[in-house]
Amino acid sequence: MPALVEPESPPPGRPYVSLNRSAPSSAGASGSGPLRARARRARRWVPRAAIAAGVLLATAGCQSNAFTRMGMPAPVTKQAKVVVTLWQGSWIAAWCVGIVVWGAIIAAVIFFRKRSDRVPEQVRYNLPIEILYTVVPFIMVGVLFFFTARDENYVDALPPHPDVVVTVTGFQWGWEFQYPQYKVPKSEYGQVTELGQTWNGEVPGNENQLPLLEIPIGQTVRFNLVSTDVIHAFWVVPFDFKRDVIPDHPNHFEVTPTTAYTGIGRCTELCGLYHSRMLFRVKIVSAAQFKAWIAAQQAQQNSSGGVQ
Ligand SMILES: [Cu+2]
Repeated sequence: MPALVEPESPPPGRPYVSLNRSAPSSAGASGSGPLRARARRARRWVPRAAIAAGVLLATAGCQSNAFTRMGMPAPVTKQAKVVVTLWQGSWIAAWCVGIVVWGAIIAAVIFFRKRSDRVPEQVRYNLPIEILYTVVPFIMVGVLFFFTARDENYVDALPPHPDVVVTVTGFQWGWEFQYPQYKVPKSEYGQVTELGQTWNGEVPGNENQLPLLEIPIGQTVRFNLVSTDVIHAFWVVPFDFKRDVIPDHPNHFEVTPTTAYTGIGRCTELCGLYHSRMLFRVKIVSAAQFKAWIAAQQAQQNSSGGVQ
């Protein structure tokens, strides 16, 4: 059990030495009045500043812009909103810790800087402080773990009976999107199938010929991911989420789109020479527009035998 208080007399062989020749070391306790006052002021203001900064950050998080999202793309699904909120919460926690640590460092530099050669008050073996800085990180990790696990379970949830199912097939170097709920009896695939071209690497290039993924707002959309060759990864950027597309290991996830969106999706796993050209078009549209589009695809693919 370590001693909690400074021993009255120096331990043998380790005498305390005052380097201040003008003032004896015994005057230290009474001479530290102004120092203590400053320390008290620091103890009062550092937590207040930390709380003010935390409140500022937390309330700024109510508005959604590139700064408050801390670099995350504007979410277009319910799940993406949860991911962004977790990201913002983690940043707020990190800022609060940072403000306390920086505040303590700056307070130490300002209020406890060297003013004389007097050896400062020794406060080692302070058991409460040692317990505090052991327990507090455990609590912080526990809180971060709790919210991460909770949100991960939500994002990974696969509720039964999704409104729309999309089979995503990744291959070197392109994508195929199939809608097994929407039949095309006269085509070789038997279902609505979207194929396209690999991006030709030019700007502007053949963006209009990339495979098209279209999904409706406000409906649950299940993605079943399969690969025919190597590991790819499926990434619609404002889903704020990626999932690997692995041969012989079907992967799944589900989203509920909330916002109309048109953009380019990507492969995000280096899968070979033309990995960077493995792009696809993404359209999030209203449920009525989706229905009309699917009907048009069925009619067109029925008459063409599935050739696009
Ligand atoms: Cu790929």
